[in-house]
Amino acid sequence: MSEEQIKNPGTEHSRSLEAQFEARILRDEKIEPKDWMPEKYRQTHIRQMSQHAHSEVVGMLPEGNWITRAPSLRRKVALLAKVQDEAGHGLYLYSACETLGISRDELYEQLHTGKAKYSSIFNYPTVTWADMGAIGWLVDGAAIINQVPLCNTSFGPYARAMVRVCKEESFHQRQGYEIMVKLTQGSPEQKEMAQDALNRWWWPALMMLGPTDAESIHTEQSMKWKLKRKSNDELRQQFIDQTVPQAELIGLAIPDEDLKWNEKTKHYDFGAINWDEFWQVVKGHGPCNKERMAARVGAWERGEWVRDAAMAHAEKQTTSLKKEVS
Ligand code: FAQ
Repeated sequence: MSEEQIKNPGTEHSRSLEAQFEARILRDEKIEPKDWMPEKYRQTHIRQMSQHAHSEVVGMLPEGNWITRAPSLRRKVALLAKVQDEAGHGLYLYSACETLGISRDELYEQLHTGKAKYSSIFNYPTVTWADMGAIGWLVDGAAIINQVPLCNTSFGPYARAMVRVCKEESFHQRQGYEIMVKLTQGSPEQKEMAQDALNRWWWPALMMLGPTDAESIHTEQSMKWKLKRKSNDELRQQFIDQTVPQAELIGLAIPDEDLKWNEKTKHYDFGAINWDEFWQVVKGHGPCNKERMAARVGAWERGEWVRDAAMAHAEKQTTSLKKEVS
């Protein structure tokens, strides 16, 4: 197949490639990096996977804020491990993205210039220790609900990365919930701290799962390609149904007066989400957007000498290897 045939859609050959591709998707076959794929499929995956990677990396910041102030050695070790896992998730996802022909430098550039998004949730501040509990319980909880269906996504490298990520997220969710359990069993002040964290993180956690299906611009096509296996609203409902009993079990109140079990639908009905707040945060006007970006860009700039030294070392080794071989 010539490059021209691949680039020029509309030819009989490219229509046949497209038909074969669609048939593979229907048969639930995994698409691998070297397989033919429509350009839009490639771009959509770069968009979603890179935003996911950026979210993992920026997501280290709110929790990183508490590593030095964790209340015990045990809590500190668990938090350190969690934050390190998030760096690892970012790295798998950047690598998976690179298989689609975009470089790591380009991906970072998109994040640092604000061209690429990252999850709205990481633009909220972590003001008390209870926020470490709320993030693990709610943010990782929502992330698992979103990511378990992605283990079955159509692009092979993304699906395989998600299997490992989900195993680790499950530990993260448990460590967060356990912090909340302990706080609710503690002094009245500790219980109040847990409730306050739930009050602040509940709505942003619901928003994190993306705009409503009616507002979502990518869901329809992404579902056809089996990139997304469930819609944003389906995932949100699943998250609410799973989380409300967990809150009740430890005596915390979900901050939603309209929340009630619906016997007919067998789901919880819930109150209106403030979508204006969500879009403000996505557009860069959340409480910590500027701080998060400054931290990432600063880390990138301060790390330049490390990257240069690593590259110089690698080049030196390649040169001496070549000499040995010749
Ligand atoms: N924040 O048409 P849709 C984690 C954008 S990882 C910011 O519905 P789509 C682990 C969206 O990009 C958390 N922007 O889009 C952890 C699009 O704009 P674009 C991240 C958002 O892609 C835990 C526009 O709105 N997880 O938490 C958000 O079909 C604890 C229209 O939206 C993933 O990335 C948002 N919340 O559905 C780490 C999972 N929602 O790109 C540390 C993979 C939507 O056209 C600590 N991603 N937008 O400019 C997905 O499943 C999907 O991309 C969705 C959005 C569901 C997030």
